[in-house]
Amino acid sequence: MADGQGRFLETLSGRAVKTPPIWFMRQAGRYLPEYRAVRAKAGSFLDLCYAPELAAEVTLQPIRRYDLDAAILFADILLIPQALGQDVRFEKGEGPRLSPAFATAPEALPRFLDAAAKADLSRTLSPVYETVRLVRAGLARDKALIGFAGAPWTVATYMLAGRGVKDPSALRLFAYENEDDFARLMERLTSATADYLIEQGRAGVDAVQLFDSWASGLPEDFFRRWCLAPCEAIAERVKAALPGLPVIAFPRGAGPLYEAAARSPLFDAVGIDTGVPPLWAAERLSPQAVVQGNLDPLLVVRGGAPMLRAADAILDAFEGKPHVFNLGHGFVPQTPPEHVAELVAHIRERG
Ligand code: 1CP
Repeated sequence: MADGQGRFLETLSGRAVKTPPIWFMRQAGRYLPEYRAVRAKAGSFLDLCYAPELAAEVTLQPIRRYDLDAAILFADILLIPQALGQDVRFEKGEGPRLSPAFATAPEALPRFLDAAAKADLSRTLSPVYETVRLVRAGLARDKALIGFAGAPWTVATYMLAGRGVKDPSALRLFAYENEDDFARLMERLTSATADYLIEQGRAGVDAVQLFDSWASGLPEDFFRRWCLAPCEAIAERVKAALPGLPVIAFPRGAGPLYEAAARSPLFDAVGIDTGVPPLWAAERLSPQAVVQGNLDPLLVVRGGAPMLRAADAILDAFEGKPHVFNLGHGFVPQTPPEHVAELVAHIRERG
């Protein structure tokens, strides 16, 4: 290890290290048998998120198995809507369900926002801060702990639709047609998310990532106003409260608008999705920002030479530049854990 702070934080500070730091989105989760064992004990998925001992255990599982450079807090982006007073459930075998779904019940939104203005977030979220303390105490000093939250636009898509949607265009129309209420919702999400990440930082996370998983296909003005600006406002508040805490932006699917995110002085790194050509990112984004990404998670299901070739192409593209190795999106449940081990060994052997 380069020094006491570890490769991950050294890279986020803008220095290229010989062997890039490695972590993976959804590195804890259903593809790991040890996760499924804990999950079976926990009851519902949300029960697991709010059980500090168990959540800390699953956060640490991938670090033990692969000796990764960073752990990511086990929690979910939908804890914020729940803390603001929306009903959030995960039905078995289905995705999340939130109610009321404001896109189909717009009349319920103003009243919800009145109540959400007064919501005491820590009443719901304090177990998450306890998880952070437990994980930090159980991690070696040269391993980082990443805190996270959903970006306001992505969280809003779930709050409006009441579930995950593949095509959020109806929600964009909602934003255009209900501009005042939508703006109020986004302001509340921005302030709640900043508070949440600051508390994670005080509890001991070493960096935070904002997941804007539904930032793709948006018009430039919409992207700047409702993806970039709220994330910058959050980063600004986080850095004012906790100077030096690195912030990673992950506007998945932003395409050429990644350049706007990379140019922001408020983000220490940008996470690129599977669709971004690594050479383009190295040339256009690396001069302004540390880049994180972006192996296709499906190649880790495939494993073997095609996976390692694609990893090599990414490593070659970022040679000599500060780069955090990651996927372009999270592991899928059918990922064989042995393939992950093979990938990590390959990257470390190259270094
Ligand atoms: O055990 C289970 O069955 C639940 C599966 C699961 C897991 C493991 C969900 C449900 N959430 C999580 C944990 C989680 N979620 C983490 C921490 C663990 C890690 O990364 O190792 C993180 C960072 C998230 C973030 C998250 N949740 C995002 C952003 C990242 C992304 O994947 O784009 C989103 C969109 C969610 C919502 C969510 N949580 C879970 C589901 C099934 C969904 C909906 C996804 C969708 O709409 O497609």
